Amino acid sequence: MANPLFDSLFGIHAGKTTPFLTLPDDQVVTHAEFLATSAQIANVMAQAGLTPGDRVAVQVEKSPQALAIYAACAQSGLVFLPLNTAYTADELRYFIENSGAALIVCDGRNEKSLTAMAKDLGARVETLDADGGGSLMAKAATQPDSFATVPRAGDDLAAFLYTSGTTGRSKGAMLTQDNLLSNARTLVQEWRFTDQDVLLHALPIFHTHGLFVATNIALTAGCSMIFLPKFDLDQIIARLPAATTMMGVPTFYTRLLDDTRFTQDLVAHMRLFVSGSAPLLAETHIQFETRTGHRILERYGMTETNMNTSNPYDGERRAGTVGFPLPGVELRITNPEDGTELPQGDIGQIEIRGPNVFRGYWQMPEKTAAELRDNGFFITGDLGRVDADGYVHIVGRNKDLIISGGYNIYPKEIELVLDDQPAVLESAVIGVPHPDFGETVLGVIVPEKGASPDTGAMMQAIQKSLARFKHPRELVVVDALPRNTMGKVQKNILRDQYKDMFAS
Ligand code: MCA
Ligand code: AMP
Repeated sequence: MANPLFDSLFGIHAGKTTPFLTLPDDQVVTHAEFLATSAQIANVMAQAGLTPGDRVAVQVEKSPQALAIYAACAQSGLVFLPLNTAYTADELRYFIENSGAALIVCDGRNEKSLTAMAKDLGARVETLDADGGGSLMAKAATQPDSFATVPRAGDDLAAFLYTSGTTGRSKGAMLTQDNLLSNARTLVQEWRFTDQDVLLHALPIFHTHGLFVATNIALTAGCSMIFLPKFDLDQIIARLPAATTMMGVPTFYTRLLDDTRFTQDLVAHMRLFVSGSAPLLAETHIQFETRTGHRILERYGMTETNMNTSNPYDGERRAGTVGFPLPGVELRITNPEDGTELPQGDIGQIEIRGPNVFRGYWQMPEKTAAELRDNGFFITGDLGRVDADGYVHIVGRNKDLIISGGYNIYPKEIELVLDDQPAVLESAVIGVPHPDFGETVLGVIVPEKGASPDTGAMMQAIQKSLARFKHPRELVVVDALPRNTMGKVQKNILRDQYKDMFAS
């Protein structure tokens, strides 16, 4: 095929007048209408002089037009770079500079601040507002609604997704057309998606889960989506009767379970509920089954690999496990010290190899080499084991990571800001259990001798530079951090000490 990603996900729907997206106001966008919009956007980008391989950074609210930018990038051979709407100007600057984005599409509210930055970095700016307004769609409206698909190969880059690291610097994970397509095709088969499905989509479309898992599956299967701007309990309850499947992070399911309107009758017709991005407590899995009769299907993935494992559609969906490696995906458990493979049943580092594994981190050969072995295995940083029946259990993390409501937070990023504040000697940021978000952020501060740091001012400094979801829920001041004999901060002791701080 001339452009495998575009042809397989979007081109196959050309001319179809069947629904693709149903919006909160019940307006329906057909496949043909969606493709016409994306072709118009592709024409705008071509006229702006963008050429295949250029990066397009997109920080906009979820909308059909926002999704059409993804399709337009695929059709034009451009690299799609979606960004969390919560990122601050400081965070954005890094992504835009690091990726060398040629075009930034932002919400009109941020145009002023981004235009100055873009000028500095040699990028163009277009706006797209939540209601579809802004300069991008104004230009698109004057363009033809067809576009000659740019030929691409399966190993050409399709998207960059930035993922933070233990050093605090985000890395651009380079995903190829084949990475995305192979995973979408596998998941459609494994989870039995057909064009008869209606997927309730309330996830953001700037991360793997909402974009490459949910959306790519719907496009591959040719099914429609109820496309909600965000997770809103009332909307979900109202829309479930029209859906056949739903995907979510564990917070979606715990919030549903907390609502008495969420009953067996409401979801008796549903075919499948999928959970991922963070651990689903076995307790939630069991409670969900008791309430609804459905067993949530839990799967495990990463930005760098898309999906790696899944509980079975037909067999036993085992609570507290992430199921089996997907067809074509190899999973091995290794010793974190020397990388040797461990005997079956032992706990070690999870490594993944397969067509889903990314090509490397953009312009970071050392970081790529440190995580992606020459033999193709990617070191996930997750710790796990494979039980006697072959189910994969994730038992912890070998990386310093907090997952709050499905968003990843790397403590180092927050510690760097805290350590910079007046009167702070050092800090440690940890994740502690939280009833709604699974984990939440706690900052532990050690003041300089005799000083009393102003925690309010510290929170303000964090607000300026870091996205809202990364902000510590609380800062506590202590005399010293626990350290081992090597002088390394023992975060496990801190996590244990503060584990009940936000317990329900
Ligand atoms: C919102 N806030 C958060 C989070 N979300 N704080 C911490 N963690 C969060 N996840 C902030 C809001 O800005 C708000 O701040 C306050 O917390 C409460 O907001 P609330 O209205 O309760 O939140 P919400 O808007 O309902 O959002 C919660 C959410 C959302 C629905 C769980 O975060 C969400 O959709 N998460 C999904 C993330 C996701 O798609 N992850 C996939 C990554 P204030 O009160 O000050 O305004 S991909 C991935 O991980 C891999 C590859 C995989 O396996 O999928
Ligand atoms: P990200 O950096 O956004 O790609 O997040 C990937 C990380 O999310 C993985 O390395 C895991 O630590 C975590 N994750 C994803 N799915 C699951 C799951 N089902 N159970 C536990 N952790 C998960």
